Amino acid sequence: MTVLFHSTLDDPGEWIPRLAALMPGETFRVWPDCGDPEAIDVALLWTQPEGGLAAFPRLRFVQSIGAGVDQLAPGSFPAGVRLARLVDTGLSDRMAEYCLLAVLRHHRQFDLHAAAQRRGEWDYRTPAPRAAYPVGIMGLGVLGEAVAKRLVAAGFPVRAWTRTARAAAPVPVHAGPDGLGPFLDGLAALICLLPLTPQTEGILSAGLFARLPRGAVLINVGRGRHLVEPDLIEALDSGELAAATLDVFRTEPLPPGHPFWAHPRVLVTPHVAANADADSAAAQVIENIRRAREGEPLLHEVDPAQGY
Ligand code: NDP
Ligand code: OXD
Repeated sequence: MTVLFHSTLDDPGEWIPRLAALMPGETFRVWPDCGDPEAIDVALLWTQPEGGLAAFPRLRFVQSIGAGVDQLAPGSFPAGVRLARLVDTGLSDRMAEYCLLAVLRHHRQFDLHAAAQRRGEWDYRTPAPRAAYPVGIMGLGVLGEAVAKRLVAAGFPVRAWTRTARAAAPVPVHAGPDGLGPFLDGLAALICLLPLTPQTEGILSAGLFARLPRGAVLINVGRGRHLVEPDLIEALDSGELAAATLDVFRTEPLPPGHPFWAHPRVLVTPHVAANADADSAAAQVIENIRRAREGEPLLHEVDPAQGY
């Protein structure tokens, strides 16, 4: 059988040699060079290839090249095709590092120093103590936990918001719609690390910003569709929010002329918070291909009903 690779973000030249070294004898194809579509039983994908998955009648397993799966539109999968997402220590490390860097940049007011430099002003300020700078993480999954631990180790008070209640967690957790208010109360920085589902789409909106203290900052590393973009611009322009670090956008690449490009209090990064690392992720991928072919439970299988 054959493994198909397709990604608009990831380089097959990084992935296929590593996978091939661990799976001698396996055939790999890079879309659109699919060979015989009947031979493809496994696909390693960031998004669905043009034409969808129905073009591969013997496909049984899709391994997402990302931790998120919304971009694969799992609800449209042909019956019988299973899906797993990537859980990778390299990815978690990079996400923790990105979020720590973003929080420190806001906390140490680097934006204000950069603006003062452009004006030629010596704008001496001392930051608030870290203990007085609470950080909230929406989503305490694999990545949220890695971020939480890194921020706690750096001395920030951290709390999280999840869908279901937790008996044991590295930081205090508020759960469900009733927990959202107490979670947001008093936060200096809000990090979104939710998966994109019908319940979380558009959650970063005017209504939520109004529940944060004036001058809080937003860090969105989840998905672009979590954010109602005009609401953020209004909140920044009115001073309700002080600044935003955005890694993900409704349209990627962010279109030329989009107001975020030139906004003085927005930092745009091009969906680079945490990318999958072929070196560290190859072992999970290989193991899942084996499990899928043998009909065994997959590692990190996605529940299509829950969407993450
Ligand atoms: P997980 O599936 O491990 O965790 C998801 C977390 O979100 C869980 O804590 C879950 O709650 C919570 N959650 C889901 N739905 C809701 C809801 N309706 N209300 C409250 N909480 C909710 O995901 P990961 O940590 O691995 O990844 C999170 C997301 O990060 C990905 O889906 C992707 O969108 C994004 N990402 C972005 C990257 C980037 O480079 N910018 C890179 C990788 C991922 P519960 O614990 O109760 O299930
Ligand atoms: C992912 C991502 O989901 O890169 O892994 O966003």
